[in-house]
Order: sequence, then C-alpha cells, then structure tokens
Amino acid sequence: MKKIITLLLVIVIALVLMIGCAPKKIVMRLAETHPADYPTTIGDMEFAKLVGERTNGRITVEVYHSKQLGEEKAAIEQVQLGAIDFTRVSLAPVTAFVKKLDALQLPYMYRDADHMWKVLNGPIGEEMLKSVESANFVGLCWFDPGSRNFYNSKREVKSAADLKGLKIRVQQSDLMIKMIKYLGANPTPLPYGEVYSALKTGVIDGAENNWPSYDTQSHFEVARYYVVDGHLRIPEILIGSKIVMDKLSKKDQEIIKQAAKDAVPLQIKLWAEKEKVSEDKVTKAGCKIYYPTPEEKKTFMDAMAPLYAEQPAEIQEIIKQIQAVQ
Ligand code: GTR
Repeated sequence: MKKIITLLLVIVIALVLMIGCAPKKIVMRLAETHPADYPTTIGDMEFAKLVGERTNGRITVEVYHSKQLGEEKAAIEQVQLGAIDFTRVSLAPVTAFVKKLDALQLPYMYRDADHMWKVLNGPIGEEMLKSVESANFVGLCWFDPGSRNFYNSKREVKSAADLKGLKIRVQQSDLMIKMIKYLGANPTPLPYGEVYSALKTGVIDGAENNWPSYDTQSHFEVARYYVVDGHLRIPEILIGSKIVMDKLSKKDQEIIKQAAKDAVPLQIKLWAEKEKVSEDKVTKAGCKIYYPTPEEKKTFMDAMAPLYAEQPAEIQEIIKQIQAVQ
C-alpha cells in the first residue's frame, strides 16, 4: 500500500513538473479596419502565420478584421494601454500621439511610390518606426498605402479651385484638417466606418482615399466623381503595444519584429494587384474618373505651400532629409 501511495505521489509530482515546464501559450490580438480579403488584412494574416510558425504555435496572433475591435483611433488607444496587442493603421491617426510623424504624411511629400519606399526602408523610416516608442508603441513595419485622391458626389473636380466649398471627410488628424482648409474646402473628420453613410445622406459631399478603399467601402456608389490628383501617400503602419511587448522574452520580441518585416513583400504584391482590380471595377461601374493635367495637378500642390511653411523646425529638418533621398 505504502509503495502504491509513493508511486502515485511520484506520478503526481512528475505531472505537476511537466505542466509547469511546458511553454506557456500566448494569444495576441491584432485590430484591422479592412475586410478579410483586403491586401492589408492578408498582410496582417501573413505576419500572424509567421509568428505562429516561428514559435511552433506557442504564440498565436488572432487577426480581428473589419473593425471588430473598433475604429482606428480607438484601436490605437487600446494598443497604447495594452488592451489590444497590435493594430495595423494608417499613420494619420498615429500622428496625434507622435507629432513628428507628420513629416511622412505631408501632401505631395514623395515624388512617387519608389521614393516613398526608399524613405521608409532607409534610416528615416527606421528612425520613425522607433519614434513611436515615446508613445508606448512598438513600430513593426510599413505597408503600402497607395496614393489618395479626392472624390465627391457633387461635381467633376479638375483643379484645386473646383473643391471650393465642398464638405470633405478627412481622417482624424490635424494635418489633414488643415490640408482641406488650404484647398478652400470644409474638412469633416470622421472615422472610416462612418464615411459611406455620411456620403449617402449628404452630411459630407466627398472624401479622399486610394482605389481599394474607394471600392471596398462602396464609396464609389455614392460619390461618382474621382480625380486622380494623388495628393497623399500616408504610410500604413503595424504597431504593437509596448506594455505587452516588454513582457515578452527578447527572443520572442525579435521573432515578432522579423515576422512583421517578412510579411511586407506579400502585402505590397497584393496591393499592386488590388489597385488595378479596384480601378477597373469603379471605372466599369460608371464612375467619372478624371486624370488632371500637370498644370491642374500643380494647383493642388501649390495650395499646400502654407502647410509646409508652418511646420515646426523639427519637421522641416526631416522634410529636407526626405527630399534629399534619391
Ligand atoms: C485607408 C487606410 C485605413 C484608414 C482609411 C481612412 O486607406 O488603409 O487604415 O485609415 O484609409 O481613410 O480612414
């Protein structure tokens, strides 16, 4: 009898030890505003997949797409508090937390997509990713944002003067509000998910976004005039919660950072494909697409001069560095 009890005790102790030593499973959540089949969401899922593979399933990242965890501003706040682990957002709402990021989202900042990627993949991009730590985020990687164009339900816009007086929705960012004012239009900051109904009910006359957003949010159904002025390329960023990341081992932090970087090429590839598909779809749907002449495009650029002039010294310095990138 004594032997049996001893044996049982040994088994119990062994089991307790085994459970205690088994690596702890970690489940993390990522907030995404776009639907499941959107290129950016697939980029998030690639990141999640790589983290899972590289930790042998010890860390799971669950991607909550389609605003399930809230609109971007709220998601960013939750990440800052550590209540959500990651979010993929446009840089625009993040600038409310780290002012100097404005340098990366000024209208007509980049000559083209290639210039933007050289900046983001170089020392400026790295330094900007690090800068978000001051607001308790960990900057993980950049995703392709495409370029943004104006659209509205009222009339064809060819040059800046045609925007005069229109009520235009912007992202929740001071710089975007000013951009619209300098164009002579009326800015209305709204969360992304409210734009469709605001357009439909006439609360706003227009908005601005890239081809895939114009398409997938059905904005093209209610705002038929699209002008390809390309005023913005606002980098998209994947951020993690510093509070959460600091609790992980150095090795896990590295795995997460590397997985994010390694997810970028897929997002870029799918993005390029989606831009074409969306452009095609809205064109076929009968939207009035206008490609401004270089002179007409210049009217938008010229209207931005005061926005550049009023930037603080720190941002002026970064602007110069960005312009110098060849
Ligand atoms: C999209 C971007 C979203 C969101 C949206 C908006 O292009 O991918 O993250 O910022 O624009 O205008 O709110």
